[in-house]
Amino acid sequence: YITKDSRYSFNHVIKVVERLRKNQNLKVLVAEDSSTSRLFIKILLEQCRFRVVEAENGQEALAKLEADPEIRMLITDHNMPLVNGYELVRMLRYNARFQDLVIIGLSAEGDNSLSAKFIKAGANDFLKKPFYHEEFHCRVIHNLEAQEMLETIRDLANLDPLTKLHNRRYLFDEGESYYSRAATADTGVVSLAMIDLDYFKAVNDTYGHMVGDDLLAVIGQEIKTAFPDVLACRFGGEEFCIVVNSDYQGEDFLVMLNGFADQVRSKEYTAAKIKITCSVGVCRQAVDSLDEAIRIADNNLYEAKRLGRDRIVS
Ligand code: GH3
Ligand code: MG
Ligand code: MG
Ligand code: MG
Ligand code: MG
Repeated sequence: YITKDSRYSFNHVIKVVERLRKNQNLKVLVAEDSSTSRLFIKILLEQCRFRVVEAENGQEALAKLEADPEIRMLITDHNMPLVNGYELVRMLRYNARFQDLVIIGLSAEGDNSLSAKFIKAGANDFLKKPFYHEEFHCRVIHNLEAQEMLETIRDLANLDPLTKLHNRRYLFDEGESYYSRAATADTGVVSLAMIDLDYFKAVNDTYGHMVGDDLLAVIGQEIKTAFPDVLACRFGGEEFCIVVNSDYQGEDFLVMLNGFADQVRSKEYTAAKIKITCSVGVCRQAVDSLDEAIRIADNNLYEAKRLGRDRIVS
């Protein structure tokens, strides 16, 4: 090692990898047509205890990435047959699925404009061959740490810590696109539901806030399970909002909401065996904006409460 900077000492690298590995199995794909180079990079990565997958060209790399969602990082050569490294990066970054993949480009050839091309196409970093082992390790760790931090910050911004559902901010960031999409394409009418737990204040008053929190967390998980692949969020307090496209699983949204309400009504929650119900207001008409859908669903929710709670008004 050329420097004694402890931050990039080998032990530090191992420590960071171990920590990163606690959250996920760190699998790295090495795309490189030269078997000697590939083996060399594989050894460098295995020194840091990464799990290494190999590809001999860009096309094989793409296929492996598509088949294996566990791959967190791609180290790719530029000059390779079929699909070169630069083209590979471009293809990957066009696909939202690969937005969190850490990509490091490598090349022995080309002038400095190649690194600019890689970075512009969306690579996180670029290394010119030959490189010092130490620089390689530093860049790998640096980029993984930065990605990890980005994901942590994104979760803090978009998720509700208690229920792990999306939060209200995320709903307003993402929900509008459901309505503009519906207006431009013929994706059909978008539906929105506001779910509010009935007499929740009484739960807190009777069992305490902690138990109330536990109940909210469980209900949040149940919403996630009952309505997979939709925009579901904790709107506030004991109120949840769900936005779905009309073709959602080909099922009538109201049938699903009724099923969910039945499930909540029939269960006993937490160690205290709490019984609870919910009221739901739905907006199923064609509207121009998320705000309008929320307003209509809210009015219906108010009506559901007024009519005696434990019901769905649409
Ligand atoms: P309604 O049937 O009219 O909806 O009655 P409610 O008691 O559920 O409604 P209200 O809006 O009067 O009270 C909501 C309660 O939800 C009050 C508040 O203490 C509780 N609450 C809101 N957020 C949280 C939270 O994060 N944790 C806990 N434990 N309680 C919360
Ligand atoms: Mg090559
Ligand atoms: Mg309530
Ligand atoms: Mg109320
Ligand atoms: Mg409420």
